[in-house]
Amino acid sequence: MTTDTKKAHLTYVNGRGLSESIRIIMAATGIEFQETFLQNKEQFETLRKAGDLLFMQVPLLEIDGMKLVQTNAIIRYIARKYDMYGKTLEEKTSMRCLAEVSRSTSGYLVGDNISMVDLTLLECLLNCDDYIPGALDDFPKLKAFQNKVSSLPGIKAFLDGPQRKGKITEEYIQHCKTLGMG
Ligand SMILES: N[C@@H](CCC(=O)N[C@@H](CS)C(=O)NCC(=O)O)C(=O)O
Repeated sequence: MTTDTKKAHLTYVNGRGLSESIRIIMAATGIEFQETFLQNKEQFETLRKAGDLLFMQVPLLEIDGMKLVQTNAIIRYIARKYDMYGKTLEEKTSMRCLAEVSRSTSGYLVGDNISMVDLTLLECLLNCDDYIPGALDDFPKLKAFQNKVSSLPGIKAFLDGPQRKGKITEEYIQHCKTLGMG
């Protein structure tokens, strides 16, 4: 197994969907990644038949010599490897249940450092902003959180760069349907 986490390959559709949180955590941890976008059902079937998709679904992330599926498992793997899964046992536990979220005073959800839950919340907030402009106006703490995390160097570069996917369009939805995605 190679340990070159710094290069990864993501297979998904050319849209945010489930993969955007994976892209964001890769941006935050400095993992460079290339992407294959599924173009048609035949390509999806070929991938399935190759045995790479444990549950016949994408996203698929090839990293460290592994072919990982299941969005949350992928995010957890990267978070554990890059120390974004909580420093102490308590933080690790909070990461799972988020019971301690509101107690953090650092500006991050758990503990004093950025962690994977900050990144998955960021993606939710960015979507809120994109799809319902002004939705966060009455939530200054969420807004401040969004600004803080999205300004971090790796994340800002990703959000401003070519790998950031646009909002879902009707065309994208139709494309997913032709791939047989629900
Ligand atoms: N629990 C999975 C769900 C993956 C999933 O539903 N992927 C969709 C695309 S967004 C898919 O591959 N659908 C095809 C199918 O289920 O046959 C995850 O979190 O990765």
